[in-house]
Amino acid sequence: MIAGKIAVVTGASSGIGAAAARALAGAGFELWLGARRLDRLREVGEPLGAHALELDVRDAGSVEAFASRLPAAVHLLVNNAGGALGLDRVEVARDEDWIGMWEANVLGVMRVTRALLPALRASGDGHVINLGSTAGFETYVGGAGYTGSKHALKALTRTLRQELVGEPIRVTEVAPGMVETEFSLVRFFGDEERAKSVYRGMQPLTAEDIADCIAWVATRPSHVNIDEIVVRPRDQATSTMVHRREPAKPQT
Ligand code: 8X3
Repeated sequence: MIAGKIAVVTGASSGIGAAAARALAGAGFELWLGARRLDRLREVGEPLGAHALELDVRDAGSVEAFASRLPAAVHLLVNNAGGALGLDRVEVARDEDWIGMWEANVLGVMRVTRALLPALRASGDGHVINLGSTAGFETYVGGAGYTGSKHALKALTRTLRQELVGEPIRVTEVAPGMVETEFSLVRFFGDEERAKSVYRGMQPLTAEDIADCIAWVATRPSHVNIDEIVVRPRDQATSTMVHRREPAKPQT
């Protein structure tokens, strides 16, 4: 059981972020949560005794304001905020979708990490866990905006690991495959039918499955750096090779 250690989780109002908050609270961390939807964030945070602060990682000013309200020493940063927008082929890609994904998944992680590094350093035992994806090392039709951003996040994470080696700060990427959260609903702009069809006939991971990995990574002894974890449903071998007991509707 961890005691007296402080964890910050971004995008903690739902899905993997909220589940990670619950798992880390269970492990004994004191929590500071950030998300755009403050009402939902408070609902997640209240039973955990967590601090809930508004945070939009796509906005540099919001990141600065968030960081300025955190304690001077932070032991764990979980960069979870991010997601996918659309599944369009490159020939019809929409600038606003790509900008949204890259702002959240890449620039957002950079901004929050940059802002919190002094506090992570001040803890004397810091840890950055970035939520990557199997999309960080695979590609699929229509996925370039998202897979590109997660490839970039992998590069950022590996670079950070090199830049911090020798300091008491660990760096980890947790890379999930198919997890049923609001991920697909957001990707398909609220189209529930399309979002559901992503998981039709197969058993996806849950947010709790990933939170379990995050809590495990975060509770290894300080000298143990889990560099990367790839976790997929048993039914999924690659981004496109998925065993279904009933066929999915076409995604494009
Ligand atoms: C989510 C995995 O396959 O939808 O990060 O890109 S996938």
